[in-house]
Amino acid sequence: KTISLIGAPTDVGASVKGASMGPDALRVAGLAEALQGLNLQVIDRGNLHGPANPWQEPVNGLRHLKEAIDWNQAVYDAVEAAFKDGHFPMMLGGDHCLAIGSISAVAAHCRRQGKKLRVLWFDAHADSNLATISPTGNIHGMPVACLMGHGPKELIDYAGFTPAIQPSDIRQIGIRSVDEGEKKFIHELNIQVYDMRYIDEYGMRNVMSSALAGLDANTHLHVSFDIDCLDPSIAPGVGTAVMGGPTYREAQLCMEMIADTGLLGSLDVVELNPALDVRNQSATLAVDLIESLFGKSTLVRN
Ligand code: DIR
Ligand code: MN
Ligand code: MN
Ligand code: MN
Repeated sequence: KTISLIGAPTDVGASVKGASMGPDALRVAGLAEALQGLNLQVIDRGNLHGPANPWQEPVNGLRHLKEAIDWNQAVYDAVEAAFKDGHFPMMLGGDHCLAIGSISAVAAHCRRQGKKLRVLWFDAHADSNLATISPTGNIHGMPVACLMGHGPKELIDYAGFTPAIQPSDIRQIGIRSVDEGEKKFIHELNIQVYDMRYIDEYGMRNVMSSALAGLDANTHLHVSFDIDCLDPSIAPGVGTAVMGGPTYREAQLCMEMIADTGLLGSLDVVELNPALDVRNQSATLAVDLIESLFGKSTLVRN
């Protein structure tokens, strides 16, 4: 397997500065070397280019729409190119608005290959806002809605079909911050959300068994990993930290159970903000978890 690392250094979808430095923080933490250590081939494509962050107020409920459109197009094109080379695309954000381009390209790949899609969305937030209900106008709070066809036309049509994904394709894990309008919206769409209360009550093993249920050899599994999913005590390097996330052990179990499926086909690592981190500890943790995601295990397992 060959992994294409695609850096997307922007924070146009956020209002806290610094997620633009995520790709380099992951490189400094040894991401490529860690993957090579697992006998994977790695091609670091370097960083994509896109518009600077103009740091403007939202217009009609959307901050930096034009810049978000351009960055997502660049991500879409790079992820699509990786698939066409037969590689595993790993998109290094950048803020989570970039999952619109990334997952749109994954959806197009699945359509070409006749594959089913399952998206696991690890996040403290539901990322299902609309311009009309968002309290911030930040597009990193909207990618799930956009991928389901609810959003500005340029952001919902990268794949050439809309919606890119169905509510039944996605499972959200670790959620603990949902805005009022968003709460109604995800309920109406009937998105399967394993929020922190659910994890507390059923345990992470049951959550992951349920989130991974129904997969088969013809399923493409995509993980969209917002680093703010993790408890801020272990991952302080994020722009919008929320108390009460999964522990280190719970996060490891998630990664290990995903690796066991053998179906992982693409990954986003987003919202890492090294400016708010302590000695790159959150990037180092992310690399450690990604090793587990790619099958690093303590013992021989079969
Ligand atoms: C909040 C925060 N729900 C918003 N969202 C995110 O601005 O829409 N923070 N995604 O990471
Ligand atoms: Mn997110
Ligand atoms: Mn988040
Ligand atoms: Mn595939």
